[in-house]
Amino acid sequence: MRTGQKERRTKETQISVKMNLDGTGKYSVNTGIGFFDHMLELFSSHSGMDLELTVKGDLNVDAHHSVEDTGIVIGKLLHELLGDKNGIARYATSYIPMDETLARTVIDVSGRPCFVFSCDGLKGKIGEFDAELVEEFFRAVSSYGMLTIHTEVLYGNNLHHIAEAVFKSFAHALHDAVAIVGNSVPSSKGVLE
Ligand SMILES: [Mn+2]
Repeated sequence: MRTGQKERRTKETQISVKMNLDGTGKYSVNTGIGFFDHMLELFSSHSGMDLELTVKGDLNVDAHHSVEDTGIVIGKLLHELLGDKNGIARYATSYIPMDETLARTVIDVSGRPCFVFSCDGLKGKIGEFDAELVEEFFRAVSSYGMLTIHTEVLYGNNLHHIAEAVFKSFAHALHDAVAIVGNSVPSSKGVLE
């Protein structure tokens, strides 16, 4: 079972996360940031990965540390749970529309962090949430999950829709990329690290 947990405590954030990569999309998420909870719940539901997450962060400063550090902890746990990556699909692509918005995420579970984010629109506020934090979250997931992630928003207007399409396309691509489809490491080198 690809399931496990991780904790991280700094002077800025205290984070506890449990994930099951082969779950059914059950979640319990409390970051103290309503919009971020909404995005992480979508992620769990659409990836089929169970997610239990508690974040206590310095929201008196702003949401930046809480969002970035959550990405770090989820990334680290993903990296651990994927282990030697034996049998995974490795590559996956997902296009997700959300009303007028279309987002695409392409993932390579490469063992190397690389994050390309092409989206001009995510600036300003979504309710109280700073829209630029979407990019910060996925950069951290890529860096600490050792994942190559290319995300592009092809078009869209509404910031809530854009963020939601990005999270959903990531969720579907990650689900497909980590799916067990064989019984060897999917690399001509024989290792993915
Ligand atoms: Mn929504």
